[in-house]
Amino acid sequence: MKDAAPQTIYLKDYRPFGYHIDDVHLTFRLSPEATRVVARMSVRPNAAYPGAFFLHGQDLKLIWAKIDGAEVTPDVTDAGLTCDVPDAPFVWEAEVEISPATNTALEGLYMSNGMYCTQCEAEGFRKITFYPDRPDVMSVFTVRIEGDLPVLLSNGNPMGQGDGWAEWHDPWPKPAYLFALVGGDLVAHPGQFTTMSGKDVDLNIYVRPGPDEDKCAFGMEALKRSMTWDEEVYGREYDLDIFNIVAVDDFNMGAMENKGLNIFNSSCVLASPETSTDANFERIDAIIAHEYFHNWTGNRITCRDWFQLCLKEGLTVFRDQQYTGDQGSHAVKRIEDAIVLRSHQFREDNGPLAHPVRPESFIEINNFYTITVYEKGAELIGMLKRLVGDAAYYKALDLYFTRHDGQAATIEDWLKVFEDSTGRDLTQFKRWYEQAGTPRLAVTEDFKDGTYALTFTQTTPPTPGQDTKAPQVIPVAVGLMSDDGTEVLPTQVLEMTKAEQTFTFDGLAAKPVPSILRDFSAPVILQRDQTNAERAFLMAHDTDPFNRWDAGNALARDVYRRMVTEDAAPDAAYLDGIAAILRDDSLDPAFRALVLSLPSEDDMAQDLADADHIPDPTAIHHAGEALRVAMAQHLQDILPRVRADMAINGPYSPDAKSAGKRSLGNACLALLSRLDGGAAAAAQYKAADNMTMQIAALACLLKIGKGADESAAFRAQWREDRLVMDKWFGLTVSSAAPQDAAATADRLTAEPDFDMKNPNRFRAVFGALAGHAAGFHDPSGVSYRMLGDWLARLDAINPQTTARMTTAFATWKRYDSNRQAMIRTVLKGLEATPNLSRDTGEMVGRMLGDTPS
Ligand code: 0A1
Ligand code: ZN
Repeated sequence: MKDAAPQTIYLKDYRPFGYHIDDVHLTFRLSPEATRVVARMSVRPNAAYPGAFFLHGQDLKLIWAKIDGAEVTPDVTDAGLTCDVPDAPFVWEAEVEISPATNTALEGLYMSNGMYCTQCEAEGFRKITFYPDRPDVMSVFTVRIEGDLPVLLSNGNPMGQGDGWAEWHDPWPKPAYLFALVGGDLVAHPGQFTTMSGKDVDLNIYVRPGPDEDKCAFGMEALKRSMTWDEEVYGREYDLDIFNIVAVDDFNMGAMENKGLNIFNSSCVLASPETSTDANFERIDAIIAHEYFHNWTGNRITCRDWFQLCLKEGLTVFRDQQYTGDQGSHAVKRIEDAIVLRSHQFREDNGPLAHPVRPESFIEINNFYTITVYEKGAELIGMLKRLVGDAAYYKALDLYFTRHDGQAATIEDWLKVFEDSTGRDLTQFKRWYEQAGTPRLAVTEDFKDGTYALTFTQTTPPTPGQDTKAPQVIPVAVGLMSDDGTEVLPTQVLEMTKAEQTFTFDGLAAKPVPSILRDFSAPVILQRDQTNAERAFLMAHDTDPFNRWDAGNALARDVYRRMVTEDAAPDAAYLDGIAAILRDDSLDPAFRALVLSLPSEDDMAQDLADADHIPDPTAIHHAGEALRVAMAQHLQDILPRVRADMAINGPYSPDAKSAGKRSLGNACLALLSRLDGGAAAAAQYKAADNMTMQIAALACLLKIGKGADESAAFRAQWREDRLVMDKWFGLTVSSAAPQDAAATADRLTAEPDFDMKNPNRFRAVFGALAGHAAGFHDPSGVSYRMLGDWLARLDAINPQTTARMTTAFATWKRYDSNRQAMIRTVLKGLEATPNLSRDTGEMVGRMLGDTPS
């Protein structure tokens, strides 16, 4: 049922619940369209915060309710129920009926390929039973599941099982959003782990019988690596006898950290060399680690309310980033994370959807699982660590775990831990959580009598609901180089706290070349007048790998921008710079591949908009293609040699070193394809024995307008593998010529294996269309209208995924008035869709500027 008038919820209105729930017993009688759920819970009035007995509940059929065994008649609305209750401890019981088979929103209890599964974060538990569905209500859950299915799982430890039933008990008090249940015909891929204190833990990855069984080994190893890493780095040990992971095909997000029973989108856990790319392996490793790390940062210590989401997400992302860095290269990981942050989070911060890392209001919390909360949230942890130093960081974390274990905490609690353990005042640092927008950090330099001065000015543009911003604490890592390429001052962290601030360095023999914001030490935009000669110098000599890459990236942007706006030829300084890097065998191949990659077309559109140009996506696309041809020509003597050097003999391994070699080899192939008509790519396609090499070759061919036969062969080969077919759907759209992108997406939706109810498949097609900048912004507006129409249809089925995908339109104000008018019409049309969900309504409203958040 839809709310007539969606309500805005405010952080300032937080009030604890009026009751404690000491324990909960749930009994499920599974049936596709009439599952019965009986809840029995011990309730105790919260003397400090007396209040009405209100239980959330949505789409539930109440069969009966009792207090202390006597039937009662609560007052039931769309949102839940209220009941008169005793002013003393009592037992609440209720039975409801729900219909998992018709639950296409994939929230609460639903079915995916005949399997029962749940998704309760953020507010899905209210679709299972009447309950105080808020994270500050923590309780001990015991669950009995009855159903004619071989595998019946819930949180915690198994208590017993028999024919058609199973019982589970989770000794750790938890909020309802961490509840999970799975029932199905599943097979376990088992594993075992002994914790640092010698406790044995059974591990399982559950999949449907069949080909998925061969795709669990990597995930299991990743889980064990994560468990070891959290013990070694954070001293955190697992706390149950069993840890289960289940793969499901229909899932709105990547995965979910339910206590002891993680549920994963199958694309984020299943892997094999033949069907998964290196990028898939790296992502799976990171997501398994992320969900596992939540056991301490999220589950043992959870969030008081959903405004505190970054408390668990920012910290857990930071931890998974550290983990991934430890598996391979920290420099490469930092560059990859900065690319994502700058492309997507800065973009969010720059438009109508900008919000603080800790928002102060929302209509639908599902709309706030954003890159700002997750990735900028992680950057804030990284800045804190940089400011206090490593030893103080881990000391503070120890205090956080001891002080708040078993609690639902806030950002204030988190910062207080750091204040108490380091003696620092973090009042100003807290602004990072409260102020939206990306700070611009302008810098000027001065050199006189051996003293070098850097003057920084910080400003943050207005964001919805926040016109003015106060100065933030910005850790600026700086190193100074001499003009022969040696370092005269190793990295120092300057702590900027004012709107304008000057830092001086004495005793220098000559004016140095500064390397500023090393390791991307803060999520800010550095604004500095810099010549391409200086960028080329840093690209060749900077001792900080991040800034070395970044100098090349800044050069690439400048070259690319001038190709768009002035029809300029690519600058030789850039082409010579990448040639030198490519040739330098002492450099990590993964790093060299990153230096070769160009900014995305969307990044260039943002760059141009920032420079007060109205971006023309078609012109950007053509300039990018021309630049790639110029790069290929300039590098033509080196490309075959480097590619040959990157060849790997022997069986596939997804380790970072091998993946880096394939990444560089394939970056060379992409350029070579522009010279050899695709001959090398066609040969690679034929010879490939793993998905990384196969799909890279196919992508190269499609990009140059070839590869029709290979694409058909690929489809025939992988028709039965839905995860590989998602790749094929996506690649087919993203490699279409701009003017054909919409028609290609349209054609694919008519294929029998297109299923709009499956979020992975829907995203494969329409995520690729939205990500195809020149195709999505085709001047006819056809892609806008097509996406708008499909989102209106999807909204009736799955509001959460619909709302998330409306963000394709978030940059609309960048474009010319024709495109703006067309997008506005699409957004207005969506807004007027009958029964539009609260999720999509909020997003569209914010993008149209109706409701400042
Ligand atoms: N907490 C999960 C992400 C997640 C959030 C919401 C979901 O459904 C609305 C599902 C998963 C994580 O951070 O991995
Ligand atoms: Zn998370």
